[in-house]
Amino acid sequence: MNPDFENKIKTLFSKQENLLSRKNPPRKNSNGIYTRYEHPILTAEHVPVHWRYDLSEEDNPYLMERMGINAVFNAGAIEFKGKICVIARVEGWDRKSFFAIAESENGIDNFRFWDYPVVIPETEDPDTNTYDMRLVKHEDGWIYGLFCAERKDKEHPEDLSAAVASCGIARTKDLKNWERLPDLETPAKQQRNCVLHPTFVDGKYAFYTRPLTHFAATGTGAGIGWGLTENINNPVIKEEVILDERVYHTIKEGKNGQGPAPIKTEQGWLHLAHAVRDTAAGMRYVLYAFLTDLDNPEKVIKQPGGYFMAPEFDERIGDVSNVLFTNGWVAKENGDLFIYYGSSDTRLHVATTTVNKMLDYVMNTPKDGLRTFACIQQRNQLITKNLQILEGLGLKEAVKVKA
Ligand code: M1P
Repeated sequence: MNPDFENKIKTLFSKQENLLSRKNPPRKNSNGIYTRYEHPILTAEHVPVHWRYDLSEEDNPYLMERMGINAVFNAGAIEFKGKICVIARVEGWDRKSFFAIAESENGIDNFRFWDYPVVIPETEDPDTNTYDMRLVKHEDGWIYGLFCAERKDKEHPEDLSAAVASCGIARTKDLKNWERLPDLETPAKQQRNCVLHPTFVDGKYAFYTRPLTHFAATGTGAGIGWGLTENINNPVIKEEVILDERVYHTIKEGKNGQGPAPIKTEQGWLHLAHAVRDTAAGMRYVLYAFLTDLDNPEKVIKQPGGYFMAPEFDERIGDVSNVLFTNGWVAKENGDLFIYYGSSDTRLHVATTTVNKMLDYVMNTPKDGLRTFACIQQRNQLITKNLQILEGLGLKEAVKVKA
């Protein structure tokens, strides 16, 4: 091999090694609920060089990046063999997404992709695009991956943007060999953001769904749904109920969707979800949290008002700007919680907290007042309470406006 060509290859790898071995310090401005980190944990630049470049001097004498990666974002997550594994949505320059697993010792930095991307078998009706996998360790012993399986809408052949989203289902024991099951059948034509509940409910498999009548538009569905099926090998939900509905003039006015599978706690099932509203600048995606009843996971018992996390700084800009989206989190045995979230359909981040802090957040944060008048009363109660505390600390004068 020509030494120049060899050096170019070595430079590509050493630059990437610097990126992969970089530490990811916490940001200092924690809000008491969670901690963000300085760097995204995965970007297009983290994808192995040999997945993108043809390294043959004969076939690719200019060392062109012929098969580049556009973005790495929205990832399912799981603790597996002592490591934290994320199964990311990796999108090529050709716009097709695929799944790839990256692992890290601490869940915060040094994520490295496994040798090959994941191959999910197709059904008889091949999907055009697959993305946003939720990983669930089910009590039946399998690890399930539920994802969006997108196909051209055959009812509208003339419209090249018309698509149908379905819930694809695959399962594995080792995250390497995947068995594809039939797509979930539900009364709704469009399904995205479907998630398998980790335990049986009344002896059945339970799903969080998101029935919509349109592929992507806001305002075409009622909210996060819930349905049961007896047979995972032929998964059919006959009846869907709405578990968390869209509400006028809230963060979830346009649409919402379950994030990762909920976490079981003594107080109830802890949920993370995304909420969408329309703005003059397009859709805005934020994250929110809620708690459902332990015995009736479809019954919401606590829901703080407003968002839990919204895009900030660099997170706000990307292929689809003003978006935070989550489909993965990991609760460690010691209660530490790692939340994986994509920003603006471009990169993947982590935020850390604990299950106990999340429970405190969902149980003790006021719910949405739904009207300005009610919200200002909530805030005034807080101010009055705090002024008494500040008085006790001898600080009341310090916050007073000097007229
Ligand atoms: O582009 C923003 C998000 O849009 C979709 O989410 P939803 O179905 O709620 O609109 C998904 O394609 C998601 O991957 C993407 O981040």
